[in-house]
Amino acid sequence: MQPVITAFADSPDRGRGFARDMRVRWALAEVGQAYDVRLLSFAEMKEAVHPTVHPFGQIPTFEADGAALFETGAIILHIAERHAGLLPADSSARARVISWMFAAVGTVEPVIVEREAAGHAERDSPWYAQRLPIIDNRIRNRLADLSTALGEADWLVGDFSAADVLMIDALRRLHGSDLLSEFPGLARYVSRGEERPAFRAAFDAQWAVYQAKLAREARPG
Ligand code: GTB
Repeated sequence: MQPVITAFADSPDRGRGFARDMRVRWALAEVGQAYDVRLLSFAEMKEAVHPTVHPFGQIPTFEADGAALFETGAIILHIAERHAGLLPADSSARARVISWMFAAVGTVEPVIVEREAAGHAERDSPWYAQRLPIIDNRIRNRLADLSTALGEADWLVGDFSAADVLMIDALRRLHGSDLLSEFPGLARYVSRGEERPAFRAAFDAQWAVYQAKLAREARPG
């Protein structure tokens, strides 16, 4: 049986590929693994059956061969360990890739998510105008170090790897801001990822979900 992932039935990003099923779809497309998708409404994500797979009632989840995973870092490591193409064979390069995977979800993405969360929850508050530059500087500090670490390389560790899937997908969340363009090397790194055929396939797959929803809504009756 092929793996089953969960995704939003009605993604708040309107198919722009910012929900985190995007990176799981991307990793699966990179290794050529077909998958099924269980689309969940927000209510279904919070119902008893989904939290047995995801304790926080979120998407995405990944189920295959009796294993049920949540957290995109863990899901992509699981995929990368079982298929060729996303983890190097050499053990020290592999350790480095895994370190960068954790850095993407644990060190880089959280500051970016904080900006989004503040934009949603605090935009109308009196302190938002003061808080945003503080958050942006925190992001700049991370991006500056990341940019130095990447240098002139195409990918974080040798060939394209699971670390790049997670890092590029996290950085894509800055597309609505000017922050990425302050770091041209990182902007090019993100574009390189987005130009990969597997990225395009993953993007198109999640885009199709939103287009199908729009078509259903447009149908008379
Ligand atoms: N750390 C977890 C992981 O990496 O798997 C985070 C999972 C997560 O945040 N999932 C979100 C979710 O289920 C969807 S992706 N949220 C519902 C909830 O927590 O109750 C986050 C997301 C949502 C919407 C947009 N957007 O509209 O642009 C972008 C990203």
